[in-house]
Amino acid sequence: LGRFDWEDPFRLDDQLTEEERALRDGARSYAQEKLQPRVIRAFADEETDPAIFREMGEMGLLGVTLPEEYGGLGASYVAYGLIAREVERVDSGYRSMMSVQSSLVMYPIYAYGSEEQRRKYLPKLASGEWIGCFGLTEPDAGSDPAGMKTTARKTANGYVLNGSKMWISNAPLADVFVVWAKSEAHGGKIRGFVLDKGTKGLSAPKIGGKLSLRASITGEIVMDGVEVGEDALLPHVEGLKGPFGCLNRARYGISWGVLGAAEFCLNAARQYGLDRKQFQKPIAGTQIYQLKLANMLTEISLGLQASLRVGRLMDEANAAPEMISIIKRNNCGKALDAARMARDMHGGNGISEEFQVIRHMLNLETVNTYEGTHDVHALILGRAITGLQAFF
Ligand code: TGC
Ligand code: FAD
Repeated sequence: LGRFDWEDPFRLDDQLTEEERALRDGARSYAQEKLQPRVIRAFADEETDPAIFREMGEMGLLGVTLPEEYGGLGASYVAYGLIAREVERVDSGYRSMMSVQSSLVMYPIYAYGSEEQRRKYLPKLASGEWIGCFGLTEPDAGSDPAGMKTTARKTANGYVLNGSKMWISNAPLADVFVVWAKSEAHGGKIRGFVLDKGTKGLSAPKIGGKLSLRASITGEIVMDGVEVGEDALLPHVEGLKGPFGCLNRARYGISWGVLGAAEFCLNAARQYGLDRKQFQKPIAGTQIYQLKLANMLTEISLGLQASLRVGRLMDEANAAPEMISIIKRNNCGKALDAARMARDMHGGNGISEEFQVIRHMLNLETVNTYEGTHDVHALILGRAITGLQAFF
């Protein structure tokens, strides 16, 4: 009979390559030694330390799947997922910073950009010297990005962009803005543009008062007659498949990341239950407490295996977007359930910043919503199952 290790129930470790394990361990050390000590204050004070991007860059955690000549590591999508899991074990906001930079800014410049755009932006984004953001969502177009109002009008030398984006991670700190707009010169089709900080008419005010993801800064992007040259256009993609191609990668990474947060919550609830006595015995020795731990462990284990499977298919360029909808939706929902449960299992202490479970719970509310809400992914799957679209 095989052994059982509750910390690695299906022996995920055995299913990884040596390189993947090494990247995971490096990310874990960085996250535990450098991020964990500052997260409670960062969340409380709603402060994002821009130095984190440079630290992540030095650790080689940004754009890991891209080729080395552009500052990446040529690593697998499984390695990318493992890194997301380690970073989000500390905080979903830190993982957000990393995954926006990697999947939503570096990836489109690499996949849809010209050689000049790749050389100009990718090395500095990989090192964390430059911070990037991705503007798709608008005040009146969230789940339905096709309803965006931002426009790009052709001029003699380039384009003029007008419009505004809402809920944009990293925006107030960003040097590089990947934004999506309807281009009149391309029949109203959605096109991607790369804008530089400081361009006249471009601003990114912070959105304050978030009670979730407080360690990751979020802003608007306001484009008021922003004039750019032809070289700002991402030449190699048009239509919604441009932003969705990036979202496939980010959603996949999230499916791993949220399980890191859930694992933190499971470990915290287990330890709390072993330490805390009521009715003369540890609360971890009660049946209901153990049922909750067993449910959390089961969902985390199944979720990790599913993400690993999809990651391997991504590495073979053989993953379908619907597979990613399954793991993004399932793992976010299950991680949120685990965090809510761990909060409850800590009793009154569960609401204290010191025990950290409520911070994960609050963060996961956002992660369950962004990159396609839990219900929007159900509709993507419903369409695949029935052939009937139920969005409108
Ligand atoms: P639909 O008709 O389904 O598709 C339009 C075109 O796009 C193509 N496509 C995809 N391509 C690649 N990957 C995918 N996953 C794709 N999904 C669709 C499709 O083939 C079609 O191409 P073509 O060539 O035929 O035109 O479009 P729809 O308008 O009906 O879409 C509906 C829906 C609900 C699926 C979609 O709009 C959706 O996913 N909505 C959710 C929006 C969303 O996820 N927003 C995320 C914003 S970014 C963000 O949240 C970052 S948070 C980051 C962080 O901090 O970590
Ligand atoms: P809505 O689309 O208005 O949805 C509201 C509710 O209605 C949800 O429950 C939804 O499931 C439901 N709903 C919508 N349509 C349907 C339907 N057809 N049938 C049934 N139910 C439906 N966006 C970016 O572009 N870049 C970023 O970096 C980014 N970062 C973010 C960071 C944070 C902290 C947050 C909160 C959001 C971020 N987003 C970002 C935006 C995010 O992707 C959107 O919030 C998300 O896609 C949902 O859009 P919405 O908020 O407009 O909600």
